[in-house]
Amino acid sequence: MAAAPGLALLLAVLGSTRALSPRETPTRELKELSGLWSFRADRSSGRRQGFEEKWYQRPMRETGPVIDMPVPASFNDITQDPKLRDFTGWVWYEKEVWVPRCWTSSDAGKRVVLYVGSANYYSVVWVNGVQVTSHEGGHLPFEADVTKIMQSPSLQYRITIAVNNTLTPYTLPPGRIQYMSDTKRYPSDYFVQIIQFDFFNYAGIHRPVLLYTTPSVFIDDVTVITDIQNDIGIITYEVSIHGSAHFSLSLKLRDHRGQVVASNIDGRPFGQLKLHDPNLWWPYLMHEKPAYLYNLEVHMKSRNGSTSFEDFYTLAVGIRKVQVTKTQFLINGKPFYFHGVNKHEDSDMRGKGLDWSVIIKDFNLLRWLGANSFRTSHYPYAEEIMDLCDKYGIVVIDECPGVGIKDPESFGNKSLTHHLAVMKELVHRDKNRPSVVMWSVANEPASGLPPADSYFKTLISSTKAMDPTRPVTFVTDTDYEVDKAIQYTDVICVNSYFSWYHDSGHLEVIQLQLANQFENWYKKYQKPIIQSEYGADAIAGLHSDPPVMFTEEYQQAVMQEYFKVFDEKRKAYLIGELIWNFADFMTVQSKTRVDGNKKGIFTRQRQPKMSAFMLQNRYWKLANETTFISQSKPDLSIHETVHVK
Ligand code: BDP
Repeated sequence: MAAAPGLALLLAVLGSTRALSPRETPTRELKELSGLWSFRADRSSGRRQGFEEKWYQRPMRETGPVIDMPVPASFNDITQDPKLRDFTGWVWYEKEVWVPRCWTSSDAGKRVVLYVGSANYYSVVWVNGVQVTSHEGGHLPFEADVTKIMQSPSLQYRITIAVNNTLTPYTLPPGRIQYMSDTKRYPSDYFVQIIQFDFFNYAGIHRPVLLYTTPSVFIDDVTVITDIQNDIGIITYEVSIHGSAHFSLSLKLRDHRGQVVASNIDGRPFGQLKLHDPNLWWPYLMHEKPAYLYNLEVHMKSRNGSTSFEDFYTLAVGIRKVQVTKTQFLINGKPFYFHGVNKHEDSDMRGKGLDWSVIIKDFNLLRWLGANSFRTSHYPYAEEIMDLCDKYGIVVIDECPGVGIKDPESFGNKSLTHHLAVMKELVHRDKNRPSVVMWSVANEPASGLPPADSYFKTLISSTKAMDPTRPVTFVTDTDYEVDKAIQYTDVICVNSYFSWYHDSGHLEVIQLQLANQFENWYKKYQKPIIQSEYGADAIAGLHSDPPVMFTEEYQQAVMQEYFKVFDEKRKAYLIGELIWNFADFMTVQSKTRVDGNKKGIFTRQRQPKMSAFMLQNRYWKLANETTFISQSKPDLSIHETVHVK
């Protein structure tokens, strides 16, 4: 049996990017390297001193002063040094670790992998002074096979990671370094990092660093696509094995009680598992039992002469189907309305560093709010967060770091090639997640510029080729008459800030302008629309009646005006509303930002503003209108779908 066409395509295009999340299983061990690392910023004028003096060759304490730096965390807000807060260039991290002998002996039959959850933005990694990998781009994981190096007689290893946060017109997000040559106004060698996005450019090692093992012959990747046909859940899978062409495979699907409900023991790396009357994966608040996950166990055995290898990997699988019509977004055949938020990975002191307390608090707030979805504005979020979206049924629009693409220079081949590589990494990381229902390739690019047409045509069609099962979008704030790229998307995502950035203070224009915005886009393209951002800054505790800008009352009033139009248009083609923003967040210092962006309905410390209670009231009402009770069977025979198979 051949792999399903969609799956074959997905695998062919994704090629050999990093695949499975590191996980402990009976055949895999894992060692967390979170905690304190030694740290030094390279403050030399060209930022090259670390490379010139080869700081990776000896313990860093021998080449100069080091400080303790927590990992994961952004380095910016950890010290009292303003220059480190705004530092641009190379910073160096180092950790000495012990590795168990049973991992590294040459006859262990194991492979040892060094994994970095994410580092912003460009990283070079050495083990005991030997470069093992480099990676371009933040917000996504990368790893290196370090088996050979770890087979040296020493059991203690020095891991050095140099990270550079410089942004250029060809990085994602793009940026520019501006040198100030007027020595009357600036010190010599003075430069600033220019960015065109509205969040603080936090940097450092943001997600956990791990060492993990697999057998030398191992399960390299698992891809699943789910479908539902006439009450039968179909899981089409493909497994790739690395290290040997001779292996046998068995797969078992267990329900939440651990019962095997489907299996395949024919040994082949692709096939289908079928289930009668499956428990479907439903979004939070859409069903009385949302987010049902099965557990797929993949078991591989291989023999090489007298040596045998065994690997075991498990994957959470949610059976669900996504479709888009001219006016609706369907999950399992039922209309889904996104009542959700836009977020940031952002919190006091940690910056963009992963923190379990913040993560769980945020999910508790989302559920309190009655939010069923979020967009990962404006970059991929941690795998740990995505796992919880699968588990809690929070639907995700998965966005890549294509934010602030404004200059014509950033629409050339060099940028496009990198953008495609980033989408490939993102799709590969999140392809099996039921919570991810749509890819967003960018936020507010200059999509009215002539080169935007072919840039987005290629980017969107390539993303669809990587994953034919999910719709693709990008988020626009360009006028409908000049936008050149929305024609290639499946869903129109539009941001607008009526009575804030335009007609500031004039609440009375919102309804007219918003209704026109929707009608214009819909008439031109006949695609469903999501209001992907709207909102207003509010300083918590600032009040006024009648409402004036920056007060909690004004934020509420803006939202209320938007709601009136949302309620009218959701009867037609509006399929979602995502408030900007879930919480206040840090930005670059500027005349328009008072200690960051204050459009959160929660403060940065996650306390509710008045708007949070108002939104909670609305979202629970919306949820009651859109809940699908399981007694009636979902209608999966939709004929009007425009693209998603
Ligand atoms: C939108 C951007 C978002 C900003 C927001 C704002 O997509 O990143 O933070 O405006 O200005 O245009 O608050």
